[in-house]
Amino acid sequence: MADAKRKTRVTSSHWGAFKVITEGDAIVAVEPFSADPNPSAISEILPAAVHHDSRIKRPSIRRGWLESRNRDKRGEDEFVELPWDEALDIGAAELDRVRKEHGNEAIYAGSYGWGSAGRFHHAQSQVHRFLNTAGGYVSSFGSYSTGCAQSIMPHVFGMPFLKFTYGSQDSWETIAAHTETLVMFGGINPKNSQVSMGGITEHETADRFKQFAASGMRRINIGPQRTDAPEGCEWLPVKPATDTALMLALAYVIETEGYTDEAFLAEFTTGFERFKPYLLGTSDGQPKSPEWASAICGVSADEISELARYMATTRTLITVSWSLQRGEHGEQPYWMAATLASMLGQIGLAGGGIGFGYGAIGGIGKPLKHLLGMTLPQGVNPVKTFIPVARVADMLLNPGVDYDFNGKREPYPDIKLVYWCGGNPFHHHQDLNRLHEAWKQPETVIVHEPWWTATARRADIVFPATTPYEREDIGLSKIDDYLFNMPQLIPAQHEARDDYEIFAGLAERMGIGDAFTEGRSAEQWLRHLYADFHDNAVKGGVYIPDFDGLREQNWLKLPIRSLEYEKPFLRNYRENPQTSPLPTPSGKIEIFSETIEGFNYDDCAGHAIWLPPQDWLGAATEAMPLHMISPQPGDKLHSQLECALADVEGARPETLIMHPTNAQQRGLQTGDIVKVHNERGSCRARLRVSEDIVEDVVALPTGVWFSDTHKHAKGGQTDGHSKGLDEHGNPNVLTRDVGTSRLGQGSSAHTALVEVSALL
Ligand SMILES: Nc1nc2c(c(=O)[nH]1)N[C@H]1C(S)=C(S)[C@@H](COP(=O)(O)OP(=O)(O)OC[C@H]3O[C@@H](n4cnc5c(=O)[nH]c(N)nc54)[C@H](O)[C@@H]3O)O[C@H]1N2
Ligand SMILES: Nc1nc2c(c(=O)[nH]1)N[C@H]1C(S)=C(S)[C@@H](COP(=O)(O)OP(=O)(O)OC[C@H]3O[C@@H](n4cnc5c(=O)[nH]c(N)nc54)[C@H](O)[C@@H]3O)O[C@H]1N2
Ligand SMILES: [Mo]
Repeated sequence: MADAKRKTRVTSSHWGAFKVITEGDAIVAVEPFSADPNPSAISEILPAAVHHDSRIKRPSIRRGWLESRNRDKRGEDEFVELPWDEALDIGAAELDRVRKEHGNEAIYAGSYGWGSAGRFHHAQSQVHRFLNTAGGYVSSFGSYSTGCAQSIMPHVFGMPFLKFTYGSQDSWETIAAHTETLVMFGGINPKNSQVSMGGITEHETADRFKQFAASGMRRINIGPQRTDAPEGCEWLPVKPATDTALMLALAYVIETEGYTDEAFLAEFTTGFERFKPYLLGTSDGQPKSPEWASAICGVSADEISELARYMATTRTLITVSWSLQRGEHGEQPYWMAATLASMLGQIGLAGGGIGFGYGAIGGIGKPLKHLLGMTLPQGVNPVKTFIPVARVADMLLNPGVDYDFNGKREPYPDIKLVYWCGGNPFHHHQDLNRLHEAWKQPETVIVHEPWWTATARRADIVFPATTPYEREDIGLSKIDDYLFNMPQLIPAQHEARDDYEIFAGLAERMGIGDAFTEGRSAEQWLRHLYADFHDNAVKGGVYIPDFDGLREQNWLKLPIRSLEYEKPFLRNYRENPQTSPLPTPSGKIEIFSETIEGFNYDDCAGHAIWLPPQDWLGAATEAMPLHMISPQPGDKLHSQLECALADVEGARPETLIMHPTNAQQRGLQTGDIVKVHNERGSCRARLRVSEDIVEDVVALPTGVWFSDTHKHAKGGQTDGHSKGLDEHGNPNVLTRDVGTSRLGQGSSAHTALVEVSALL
């Protein structure tokens, strides 16, 4: 009987494709996708999460908001469940009220977050399309991933950072064939390359490293954790946030020992002569020597000198992980890495020079032919005001106050309504206790979520959204070579609706129904978008089935892979400097930028410099002696599916890694439940003592739900947040909520000094 109802189908997700086994209306198991050489284990928890009791079952309105428009009790209040019609009426009326009384400039819908894979039911595109139809919203620039790089790197190379990093660097094949020395600042971590936004089917990073090892390539992981690169790589332990000092010292050795490629600098770069006095110390009295850097970063002067010589005499690729710019003054290591690579003169040579974000997500390094289409048109936003994405709490706390960003100075908008769909700011933002206070400012918060996350708990109007397993979609990513029909595997759970359907319901009530839907059902949209994509692909010689054919087939591999990107743009520049100058003011790589110098910022000068953050080991105190880094979790994607993971015996609180010396000093052992704390907040964690981390550094991954919300949701209670101990261990109760600089204003997630104590 049960067997008759049992079905196996394939779907795609941010962490890969997998087989889903359903029995009737339930997902009962998942299995790896056969074409994936290293499938991710993240989906194993999926059946438990999709059917978890912390699903939002019905539209819910916060009682205090409903009764008195109270704003203080977000996170502590109870919710009133309403039928869909009533809840949509209330939501539409509130949007109309805010538009009428305050204008669309009072609506913030940056709505940052990864949501789920699938091209049509892409939460952020849906909310942006909806609000554009309704007169616009204050938007956001950049991501938490690379916000700082997205601001600084166009000044240096001219190219938009994401275009560079996703589509125009050396491929894995080229690296394997040509690189002799791979110098990885922040490592290249197969744990992180489990995921890729929109999907990753063949996980190949681990196998690439086997290929690199077999070719005799020297692979050096530079950073606070040995585990940031696959086993077999060398590890050069470095204190967090000190990479710029180390890079400066490498540059110093290269310059003073005569390795600088003067010809390259002259032809392809500008401003070295403005940087050199700083490097040699003639301008500030401090040569950036290996001895100087050693005291800052913890690597011995001899090791620095030897590494510099080795880099100068072999084909060297410097790679920089995204984490280096996710900290205060994150602009500096990125700019300095480009400066160092310029001095080595290998930029634009196959397997040499510089690369960013390899391993950060799994698709980087796979050269693919680009196919057009399958993107939901978002329309045009009539509101031009935006903020750098990670400045959300600043914005809410400081309406009308001026702030700097990349040469501009503008006031923060005065936000009355916050709309979030497909993200979890009460997981991802820094200094969550500060965000909790800032969140009291808007009059209304609307959230779409499948689960009672800490963000949903802090909304006034909560619409329950379906998960990708409850609706049909197309799975496709620009940096993956597979195409999926993602079938609807189970019915919508409880009363959940697709984001599209929710917006269509609101739009209809607001008199913009036709403009939003264009008269199409979700399936008609899928067919419409797919038809465009199909025609473009076929025109380009990539033959794919039509919509019904793909539905039948479930998935296919696209023949769009080559050995190298068509034109890695720095290679193209090196080969054609006259005809393809860089789109920088000088047409060259800018070691010195007149533009940035002209901004007159005290926290970002005209060339790369060593600028210590507020929280780093050089500023450690007796009360706050440890630097906490908060990497991405290996066992999941951010905060997704956390409800079910948290139920696993012994899984929570989250694991904190600490060096044996620090553990001994505190009388702590592996398995102890500890308290991690600083002046901003505190959380519990489960200790793991390990020699794979630098002394005085601790690592606590991101991703647990703030203040144990799922447990309380289960009991039907609120999470009762106060500035107390976060039970499950979210590092963002401890991180510093400050922009990387007045230039980049990116997230400073890796900037936090803490103390760890026994929890009695
Ligand atoms: N301390 C520290 N903090 C960090 C970082 C760090 O390194 N250290 N990294 C930062 C980075 S790089 C990132 S990208 C962020 C990640 O932060 P987020 O992207 O906000 O994290 P997710 O958990 O992926 O949040 C996605 C949410 O969307 C919901 N969702 C899934 N599918 C759908 C759907 O179809 N519809 C709707 N409405 N909702 C859906 C999920 O349940 C989940 O709650 O975290 C940032 N925070
Ligand atoms: N499994 C899994 N993979 C993911 C994600 C996930 O949630 N789960 N999230 C994805 C997302 S959204 C993003 S943006 C990427 C992020 O990709 P990254 O930014 O590269 O990832 P992180 O895990 O933040 O950091 C990687 C390592 O950098 C090291 N590090 C921290 N600070 C410093 C420093 O100052 N100097 C040096 N040299 N090293 C430092 C830490 O030891 C850390 O383990 O990961 C993606 N991959
Ligand atoms: Mo990210």
